[in-house]
Amino acid sequence: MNVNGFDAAAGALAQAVQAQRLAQRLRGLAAHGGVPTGGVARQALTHEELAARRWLAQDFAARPGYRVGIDAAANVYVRRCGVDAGAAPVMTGSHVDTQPLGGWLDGAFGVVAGLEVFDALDSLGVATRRPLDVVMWTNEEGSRFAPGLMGAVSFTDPQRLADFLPVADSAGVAFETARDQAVTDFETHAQRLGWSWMDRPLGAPVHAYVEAHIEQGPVLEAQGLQVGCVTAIQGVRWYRVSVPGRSAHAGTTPLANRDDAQAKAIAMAHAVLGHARDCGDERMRVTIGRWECLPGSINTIADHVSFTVDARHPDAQALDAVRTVMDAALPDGAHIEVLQDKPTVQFAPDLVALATAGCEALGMRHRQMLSGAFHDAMPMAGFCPTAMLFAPSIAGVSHHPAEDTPIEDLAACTQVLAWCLLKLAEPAPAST
Ligand code: HGY
Ligand code: MN
Ligand code: MN
Repeated sequence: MNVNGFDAAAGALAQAVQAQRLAQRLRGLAAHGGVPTGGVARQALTHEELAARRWLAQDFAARPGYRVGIDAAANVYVRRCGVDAGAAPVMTGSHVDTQPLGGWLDGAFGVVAGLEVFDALDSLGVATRRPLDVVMWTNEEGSRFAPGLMGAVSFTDPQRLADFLPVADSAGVAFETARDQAVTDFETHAQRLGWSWMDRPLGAPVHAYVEAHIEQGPVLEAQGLQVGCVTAIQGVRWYRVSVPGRSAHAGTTPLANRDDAQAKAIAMAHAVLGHARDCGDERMRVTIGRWECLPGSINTIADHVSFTVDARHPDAQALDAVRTVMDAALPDGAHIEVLQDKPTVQFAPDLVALATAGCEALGMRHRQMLSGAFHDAMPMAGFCPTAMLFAPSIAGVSHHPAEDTPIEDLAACTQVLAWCLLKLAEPAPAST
């Protein structure tokens, strides 16, 4: 198709994106795990998430020219078949698992935006040469099972799945058990409803991956922009620090006789947070998000404290400096477990250029930018040409019930996603 022909087709496709249909599907998804006081509780592979996956797939699974599937990491796929069935697919999507109490758009927007592109293509009867897949990645957040990105990492590096299977959640449920339940649930549901099935092995070839996501930060809104073209995702390291002590009576034990795990852990936490505050680098992000103290009695000195550290920065040396501070502040007998260590990832310049061209072709106010959050696109970037598109976040809020974005901005980002996906999947001649 010549350039003018493509521009016309892509422009028509962008116009076929419907903000209200997008909003309606997003609101329907938010009802799965929706909390009456606000926010969404839909952690990885819980009953709420499995129902959400089935609900999203059902609109397309019975349509002619569509297939559904689930892989060994319980990643769910909805495929819009291409004219060239043997061609490597273009993929889009994100995750539908949330933080313990998260927002309605983190991850959800990228999956629903991909499905909205399917609806827009169907409304125009546009065929593509390559298949188009919308994927719902498993356990992006890592809040139920650490580390995050288990689904996308297993897809891009299949042997890593074996490392994830024994990981247990706080109730002692192994990821393998939850994965098995998720696969059985989706397969059984698909068979009962007669959905058209496809097998999707881990590591299968992908032509390109483009993910739409909310920014989860303040930049785009502050600059009055509609779309972010992501150039890189900053490095992230997760640690669990375990500090031992000796339990004793709070009233009778003199300070000099105490081995107080809480006091020792607090001193270390102060050293780590103090480094982030005093290092003079506003890009340094250190978060202590989880803190467990045993026996947890008001009048017994703690004999065990464990806490997590989430450190983020574009430069590995800055993250090394955080680890140096942790090592120096580590109390005797305490130890540090590495839960996740992902270096900064750069996206393919030609894919970033494609995303930028899509914004320019559609007249979107846009900029190139770094991602402060990690995403499923992080492992994908080392597997195939990958890009991300951001929609603004109101007040930069995310991982919170107040997470929100104006629908018109979500629709604008979805239009650019449609443009990019059509370019990559190649419009097929109408006669085919
Ligand atoms: O933590 C993150 O960066 C992602 O939102 N899960
Ligand atoms: Mn996310
Ligand atoms: Mn998140």
